[in-house]
Amino acid sequence: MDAMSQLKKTYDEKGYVICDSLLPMTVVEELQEITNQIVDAGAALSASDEVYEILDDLETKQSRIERIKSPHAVNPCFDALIRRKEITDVLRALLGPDIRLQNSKLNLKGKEGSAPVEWHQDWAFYPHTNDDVLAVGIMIDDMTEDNGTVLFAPGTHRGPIYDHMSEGFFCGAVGADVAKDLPDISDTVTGKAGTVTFHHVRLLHASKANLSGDPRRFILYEVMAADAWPLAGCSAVFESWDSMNARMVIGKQSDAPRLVDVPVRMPQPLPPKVSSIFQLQRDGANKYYMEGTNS
Ligand SMILES: O=C(O)CCC(=O)C(=O)O
Repeated sequence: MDAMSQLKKTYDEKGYVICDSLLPMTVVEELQEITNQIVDAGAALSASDEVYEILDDLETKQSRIERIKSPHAVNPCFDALIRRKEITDVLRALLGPDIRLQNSKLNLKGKEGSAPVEWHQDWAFYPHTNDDVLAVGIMIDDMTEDNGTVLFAPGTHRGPIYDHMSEGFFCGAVGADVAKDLPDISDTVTGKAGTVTFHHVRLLHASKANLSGDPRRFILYEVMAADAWPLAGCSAVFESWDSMNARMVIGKQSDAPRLVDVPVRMPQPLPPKVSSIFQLQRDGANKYYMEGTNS
């Protein structure tokens, strides 16, 4: 079996694959430099805007930049990154020849602190007409066991879609009754900067707080087969047909959504204040890691 077929087999079985040091160090250094510049430019902000998600630390109450929103739209290097051959070769093997980007996010687990991300399935946020949808995660820094490692629960991409509701609103996290069994079956993701992860949209995953004093910056791209269309409707996700076309990564756009019988829940109703997964999880009641007793 060739390397790409083996990758696809592992992805189908586990719901994720990790390609160690897939990107050259020169690219990683450029990404680190651009990220530093964007973070420096937003350092004086105390409230979120179109580019920066600013949150108060749960313990120190100091505000910090938790996320750069849509980095592919902030700097062309991030748009070019998802189109690099090292990545599209893997995407083609996992999703086929026609692939579209929906959005991207650069999560910053800074040395000055960070929130954990509770167990969730990305599919609960953005269900599509079929589940040939995944997230590409690129490590801008080494990811270690104590700087905010990601946890993947292998095989859960074939299971149910769990309720991500609390107190009547979508909160972006499964309940503690589901979360409590996941650490024991989960894999801890570590790797050198330049390592790239590919995880299925239905895979249960989480990430720990950064306790290391070192930064952990991780960029995630939401990508899908071009015939997977958002159930929330295109206008909820894309500004226009042109912008939907501009987000093609490889191959051709599709105007014929492929419908597959997959379990779906809609992320509704939304709470009054919605900015991101961090805010949703923080405001909701489904806290497993954030509550502080589990680590
Ligand atoms: O940055 C991380 O630690 C993971 C975040 C995540 O799972 C998400 O944003 O969906």
